Parts: sequence; C-alpha cells; structure tokens
Amino acid sequence: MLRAGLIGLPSTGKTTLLHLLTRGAGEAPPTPRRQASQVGVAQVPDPRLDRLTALFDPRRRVPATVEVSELAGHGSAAAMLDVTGFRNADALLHVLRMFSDERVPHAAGDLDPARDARQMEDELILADLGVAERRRQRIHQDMKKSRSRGLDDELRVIERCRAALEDGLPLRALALDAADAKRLRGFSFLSAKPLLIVLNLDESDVADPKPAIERAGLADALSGSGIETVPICAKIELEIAELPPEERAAFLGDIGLTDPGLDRVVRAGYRLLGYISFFTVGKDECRAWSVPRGTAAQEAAGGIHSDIARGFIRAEVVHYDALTARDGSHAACREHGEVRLEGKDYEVRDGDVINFRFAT
Ligand SMILES: Nc1nc2c(ncn2[C@@H]2O[C@H](COP(=O)(O)OP(=O)(O)O)[C@@H](O)[C@H]2O)c(=O)[nH]1
Ligand SMILES: [Mg+2]
Repeated sequence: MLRAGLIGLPSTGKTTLLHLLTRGAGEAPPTPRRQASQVGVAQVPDPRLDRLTALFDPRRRVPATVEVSELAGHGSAAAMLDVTGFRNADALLHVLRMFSDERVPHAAGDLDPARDARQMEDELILADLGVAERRRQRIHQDMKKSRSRGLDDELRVIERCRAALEDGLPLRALALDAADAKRLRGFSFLSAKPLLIVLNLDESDVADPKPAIERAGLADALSGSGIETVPICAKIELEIAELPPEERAAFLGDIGLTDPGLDRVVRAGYRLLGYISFFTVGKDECRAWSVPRGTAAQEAAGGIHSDIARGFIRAEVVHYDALTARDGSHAACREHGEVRLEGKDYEVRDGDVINFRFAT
C-alpha cells in the first residue's frame, strides 16, 4: 500500500483534505496513540476496476489503497521524522493555503503561498541536514573500526547530499543514479520524497489555477523535479462529496470541475510516483494493484504474496482493453491470441489483467 504524509501550516485544509480523500473508504486502522498523527485510508478510484467487477461479479471488489497521515499540532519537519507514517511515506502532500477566508485565521499572519512553500522546503532541508550530519558521524565512527567499499560509497552519497542541502536544495532535485538513489532510501530523507503540492484554492480559481499561481509568484516553487501540483477546493469539494452521488457532478460542474478531488489527487500522485495499476480477476475477487512503472512480473507477484513470487512459473497476461472488449471471456481472448504467457522478467503494463501461475 502506498503511503502519503500530509504536511503544511495549521489551517491550510489538511484535515479537510484527509476527509475528502478517505471518506467512504470504510474503517481506517486505529491510530496508535503514541504516534501523534491521524491516519485514513483512501481507495484509488479506477473505472476499470468497476467494469471488471461488473463483468466478473466477484464476491469482493478490492481497490488499491493509499494510507494518508496527518501530523497533530504544528507538524514540523522535525516531528515528522518521529512518525513512521512520514518517515516511510512514498510521497509528501504539501497542502498550501491559497484560499482567502477571514473566518479562518492564517497561521503565518497573511496569505503568501510562495513564502509558505519556501518555508516548508527549508524545514524539510533543515531536518535532512540533521539526519545527514548524524549519519556522517556514524559512518566516520564505523570507518575507524573497519573500512569497506559499502561505507565509502555511503559516505560519498551523504557528502553529496549534505552539500546540496547546505546550498538550500532539496534532495529530490539531485540526479542520482539508481545505486545511489537506493542507498539514499534507507535514510528516509524528507526532501528526497516526491512532493505533491496541493493548492487549496478559492472556488473561483480551482478550475483554472494559473492566474492565482502567477499572482502568488508560485510558478518556480511548483516546477522543480520530483514535484507535481494539483488544484483543489477542499472545503467545498468535501461538501459536494457528501451529497448523494447523483447530485455531485452538477455541483462540481458549477465550480468548473469534471472530476472529484479524490480522483484528481490520486491521479497526480500516480503521475508523480510513476505508478501504474494491474488487475487480478476471478469469482472470488476483482482487485487492483499498484506498482511502480517498470516492475517485473515476479516482483509484482511478490506484492500479492511472497509464495506467488517464490513459486513463480508464468504470468498469464491479457490487457484490460482486450478482455473487456470480449466481455470478460478469457476463452475468447485466448482464441484470438490475446492472452500471453510471460516470464518473471516481463515488465507489467498499466491495465494488464494477470493470472499468476505458481507452484507451492
Ligand atoms: N474557505 C475555505 N476554507 C477552508 C478550505 N479548506 C479548509 N478550510 C477551512 O479551514 C479551516 C481549517 O481546516 P483544516 O482542514 O482543519 O486545516 P488543517 O489545520 O490544515 O488540518 C476549517 O475551518 C476549514 O473548514 C477551503 O478550501 N476554503
Ligand atoms: Mg488538521
């Protein structure tokens, strides 16, 4: 399951967004008390799963999910490092206040999204500098005991990170090769995490946020590598999401939107992370799974169950488009040569419907 951490100043709309993303998803796992955060689970909307469910009529329909956490209180970057939901987050969602509402006092005094964006970036960078510094000291200590290639490599990456951070650069801006990126993952650097900037706008700006972005002088803050942006109007969209389903589209249309906030935020998040979805279907359940683009079949199988990866024989793959064009009939797809048998290195594609064959 993907994990996302909500960050931002108080009263920017984090809790409102959390509700917007997670309402209707059923019971969230109970929040451990010692973790000063609020957690919800968002279901990834995917019309393809709905169609497959209609075709296969399974006992269960299981969408992909995203765990969303919000820190209690001010939610400083230093506090984030103490909370697993943030340290292990796949992405951070920075809710940036762009709405004006006199009834909601602004935590920093006045409306200045560019300042708030920079301030959050600085906080992440500062927290990471602390992590890098501690890590560097540890490596030096370890090196006194014994030197190894691994330690040398680690020190080199850490020094590079430290230099970037000291220049005020977030680590997501570093173009690291795959091996170094992997070394970095173990450190849970906050500024290395992909960042989705959620622009919480007035309803008059949400359909076309460009003028508001320009007025705020925000364009630079939104253009860095590893950053995606999504415009929302959290308060009104939450009100709309609570209306009967058949009324929602019209109200969304009134503020110039065609898709619900959940869909837009999830799509932006998948774009940011380069995630794709594949499906498993059957009488028992129809289910959507999310994996990074480029994931091999055996690895994808491992996300379902380690036994399936271990005993992997073949992946029986048919694309969603082909399967639905034949009303869900694998037999008809087979007849037309649309079902392929793929090996463990096959790169899973978005929309693949996969039956993993494995030995137990
Ligand atoms: N006008 C307006 N108010 C909002 C919007 N989003 C949130 N709020 C209000 O701002 C206040 C703080 O929201 P909340 O989600 O609790 O912010 P948090 O402190 O970041 O978790 C609440 O009164 C919300 O109703 C918005 O898009 N427009
Ligand atoms: Mg809150």
